[in-house]
Amino acid sequence: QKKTVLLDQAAIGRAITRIAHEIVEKNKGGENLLLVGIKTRGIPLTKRLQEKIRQIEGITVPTGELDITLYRDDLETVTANDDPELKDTKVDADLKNKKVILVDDVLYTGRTVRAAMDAIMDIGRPSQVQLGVLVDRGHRELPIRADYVGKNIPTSDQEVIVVQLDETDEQDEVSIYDN
Ligand code: 3GP
Ligand code: 5GP
Ligand code: MG
Repeated sequence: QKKTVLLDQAAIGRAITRIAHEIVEKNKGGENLLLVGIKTRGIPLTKRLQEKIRQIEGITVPTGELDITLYRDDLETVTANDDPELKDTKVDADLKNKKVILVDDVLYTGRTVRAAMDAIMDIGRPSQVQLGVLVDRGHRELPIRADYVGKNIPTSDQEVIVVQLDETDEQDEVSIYDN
């Protein structure tokens, strides 16, 4: 099993800084935004973006969390028919007139994002939903794309992207393993 580092700590930091700038550029500032992190590693990413946007615009954008997980514990046996499901929602804000930016570590089939959009639409009616991911590894099974991408990493089905963040894994590193 060969490991290749794709993003080191500095590269992850630059990607997040760039995405924060892209968010305020696209949205003409930081008003009426809500950053919603998807389960484990999307959540520290929202906190980092929140801090960068605060540095750029002087506005603290509110954050929320969605826990969307495959009930399977064995990722190897996941098939296209196993859709992820919503387990928990922590979104306090009134979504009316809010632009919701969903944030996840890796975008793959798009099924997690689809479930996240369903969850958001159940809570309220945002004026817009955008998507930011640290890694887009391709292989979409739904017509979903990200508005903000840290790095596009074309992968095969056998390859796995490992995202490690300081907050969850004691180091910042994105690597690829070929199985
Ligand atoms: P995350 O909770 O930070 O997103 O799904 C549990 C963890 O396993 C995820 O962490 C994710 O990083 C990792 N993972 C690696 N490969 C896959 C995959 O193909 N599908 C899913 N759902 N998660 C994967
Ligand atoms: P999707 O629903 O788009 O197929 O997969 C997205 C979700 O599964 C994300 O939350 C992501 O964490 C996880 N995921 C899918 N493939 C990978 C991968 O190769 N590496 C990691 N770290 N997570 C993945
Ligand atoms: Mg994830």
